[in-house]
Order: sequence, then C-alpha cells, then structure tokens
Amino acid sequence: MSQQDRQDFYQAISQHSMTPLWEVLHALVPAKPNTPCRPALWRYSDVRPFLMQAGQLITAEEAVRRVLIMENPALRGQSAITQSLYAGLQLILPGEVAPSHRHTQSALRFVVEGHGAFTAVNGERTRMQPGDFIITPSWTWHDHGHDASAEAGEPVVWLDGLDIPMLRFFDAGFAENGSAASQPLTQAEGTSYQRFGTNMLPVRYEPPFGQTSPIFSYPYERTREALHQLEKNAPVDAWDGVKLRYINPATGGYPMPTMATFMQRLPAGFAGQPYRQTDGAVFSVVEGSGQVSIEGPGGISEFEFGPRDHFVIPSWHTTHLQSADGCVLFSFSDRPVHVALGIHKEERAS
Ligand code: 1HN
Repeated sequence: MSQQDRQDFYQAISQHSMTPLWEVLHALVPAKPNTPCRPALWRYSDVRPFLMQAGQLITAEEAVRRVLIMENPALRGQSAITQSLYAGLQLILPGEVAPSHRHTQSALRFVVEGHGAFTAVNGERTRMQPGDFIITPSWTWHDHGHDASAEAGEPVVWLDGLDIPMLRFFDAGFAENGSAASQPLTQAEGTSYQRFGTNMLPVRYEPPFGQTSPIFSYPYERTREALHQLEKNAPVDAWDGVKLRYINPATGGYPMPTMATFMQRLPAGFAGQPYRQTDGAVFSVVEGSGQVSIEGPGGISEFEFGPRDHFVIPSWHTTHLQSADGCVLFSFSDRPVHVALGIHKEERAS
C-alpha cells in the first residue's frame, strides 16, 4: 500500500463522516495536559479606563450586564479565559440596575472596587464590598443595583466567574428573563448568613440551592482576619503561603458544583516553591504586590502584579509565586469537576 492509497482511503471514508484514529491518537491522549491556553495578565491600570469608557457608552440596563470579558489570548472569540471558565469585569454606576434573570450557568462575583452596589439572589439582597466573594447559584433569579446618588456614589467593579464554556460543552444552558427589573425581596438582608454562616445550620436543614452553598456572600473582613492571624501564628506553606478554600458549610465541599474558590496570603519575603495542577486558575489581586512565573509548552511568562490586577494560570503550567511586601490573592478554578471525575492532579516540586 502506498501513501497515495492511504490518502485515497481517508478521502473515501471522509465522505461518510469517518476518519482514521491512528492519525490522531497521540493528540487525543497526550502524555501530559497540552492546553492551548496561555498565561495572561490584565493590569488594572490598563483595564479600568476602558471600563469607565464603557460606562459612558452604554447603561447597565441596556447592556443587561455591562462587562468587559477577559479572553485568553489563545482562545479569542470564545468568551473563555480557560477551556472551561469564563471571566469578566462588570461595572455598575450609582443609580443603575442590571435587570433580573436566571440561567443554569453558575456565577461567582469577587468585588474589585467601590461601595454602594448590591446583588439580589432569590429574594435576598447582599451588599457588595471590596474583597467579598458572592455566589449566584444555578437557576436562581439575580439582579444587581447601586443605590447611591449619582453625585455621591462611586463606580463599583467586580470580577464575574462563570462556568459558561463548561455548560456550552455539555449543551446544557437554559436562561429566562425576570418579569421586573428588580426582583421582589422576600428575606431581610443577612438572613442566609445568620442561618447558615455561623458554623450552625437550621435543625431541619434543606439545601436552598441544591449542591451550591446556602451562603451566597462571604465577607472579606472575616477571611482577611483569618489569613493575617494564621500568617502570624501558624506554619506557612512553602508553595501556597497561607491558603484557604471557601466551603459550602453544609457539606464541607466546594461552594459550587463547578467552581472552587480560594483566598491566600503570601507573607512579605515569600518565595514560593514550584507547583502545577490540572485545574487552570484565575487570580484577582486583592492587596499588595508580587510576581508570578508560569512555565508551560509556550515558554515562561513572568508577571509583576499589584492590587486589582488579574491573571490566569493554565492547566499543568509550573507556577512560582513571590512577594517582597506581602499580598492577598483570590482565585477560582474548575477543581470540583476534576475531583468529581477523579482526574484532578497536583504536583508540588521543591
Ligand atoms: C451574567 O448573568 C452576569 O448576572 C454576568 O452579572 C456575566 C456572562 C454571561 C452570561 C450571563 C451577571 C454573565 C452573565
């Protein structure tokens, strides 16, 4: 058989929508993860002026969600920061409303700057303060607003993390618009936190949001205090510094079925050991500054980061974190899915 015979054969079976496995086998089962994603950094000093310009171009109401999507440079046009995750920066201005809707995609908010905004989830509002981690569970009504006056109020910006590419992959997306711009409120602000957020649960606990955490706002104040005390009083991990994961308090598991969230403090002078993990992760810098080096098939990327910068570490890229002055980093990834499928892998080298 000649090469030409093979090509003719491929052509013939192609007419019947078939293709030979032996030509693609290596690419289908690579020796190690071979993501097309690249490391990338979005400096807030570059991004913020564009966000404020967007605020002049379109209202939150007209846009429905006024967001600048952070696209992985290797996945342009796909609204994806990794193969499975979406990330964007959303702006809401004093007096604005982002109207009520719901969808099967789960969302997380991480507040980047400003005061005066709130979000409502299934009839309860929570205020959004910088550093707060807030959840919109799958298929819950949600709208956002900003109730300060236009003169006194300030812009509020948050990071949106959604599992959009994952649900697109599964063809499992549904969405619906609300009948009113702002949903009716049926619970006092703080009710969920009081019920589920004080290391206690109602006696006859029924999960209000299925597999998603019943707490939908995790205030920064408490997280920050915990990290600072642990840095002073407990051993610091050589790879992560002081790193905690957010939990669903009813299960101890991840706060959402598709996304894990973390907050970590790198002490001043921290020079982290290298690690890699299969779950690509998106970072939001909360306080302080540092450097990250990210090595993958495309070479090494080195980023200097400061407050409100965002960066992405793709799957199985070797990462070192460093900080001369200390810093606090929020991050999220698709780890719960890796763990549920039994394919999560992490390597910590020294
Ligand atoms: C969405 O509902 C929000 O509720 C943000 O703030 C970003 C991106 C795609 C689809 C829905 C929000 C979104 C989104």
